[in-house]
Amino acid sequence: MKKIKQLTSIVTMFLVGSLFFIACNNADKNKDTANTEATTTESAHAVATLNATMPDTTLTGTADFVAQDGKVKLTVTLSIPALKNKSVAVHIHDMADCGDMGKGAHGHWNPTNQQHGKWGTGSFHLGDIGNVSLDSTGKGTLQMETDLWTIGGDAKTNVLNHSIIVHSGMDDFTSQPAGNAGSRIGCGVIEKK
Ligand SMILES: [Cu+2]
Ligand SMILES: [Zn+2]
Repeated sequence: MKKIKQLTSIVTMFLVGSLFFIACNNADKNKDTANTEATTTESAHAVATLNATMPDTTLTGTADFVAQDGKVKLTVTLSIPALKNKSVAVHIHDMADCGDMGKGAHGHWNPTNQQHGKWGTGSFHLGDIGNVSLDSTGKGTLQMETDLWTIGGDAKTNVLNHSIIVHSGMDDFTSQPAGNAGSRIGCGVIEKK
């Protein structure tokens, strides 16, 4: 009888132990799932596919926005064979409309009511991305990172539902209201990816 009692208590201990182990294991699994979900919601993506506004100038490119850790990282890639070895201005313009050869995008996105200028120095529009230099084949890239933008945040920071405009010339960072950057040769609406 004593032996059976001992055996029962050993079995009970074993069962309690196993249950504890399973419970811990599940808790770990839940934690992993929660972490994965948190990372997914923290990083948001947006993209503008850039196309030529005029039939006689070949232009392709993308503007890729990734939001993470309170910052937005932008990568612009351009290919404009006709403008090889030159630099072209790229801005965020206010309206999500590339119609009328890019005029539908209106002026620079400027939710903070500043003067046009050079990004990061003195007065500048939140759309004042800057110039992209193109190599001997007409390809160029630009990368920047800022905490002044969001993807889907407050209207004063949200890059969604505006447009990227590529100009035929360089931004002088001084002339008002848009840096005297020439005509609008490329355009794309910034949309959530
Ligand atoms: Cu512009
Ligand atoms: Zn501007």
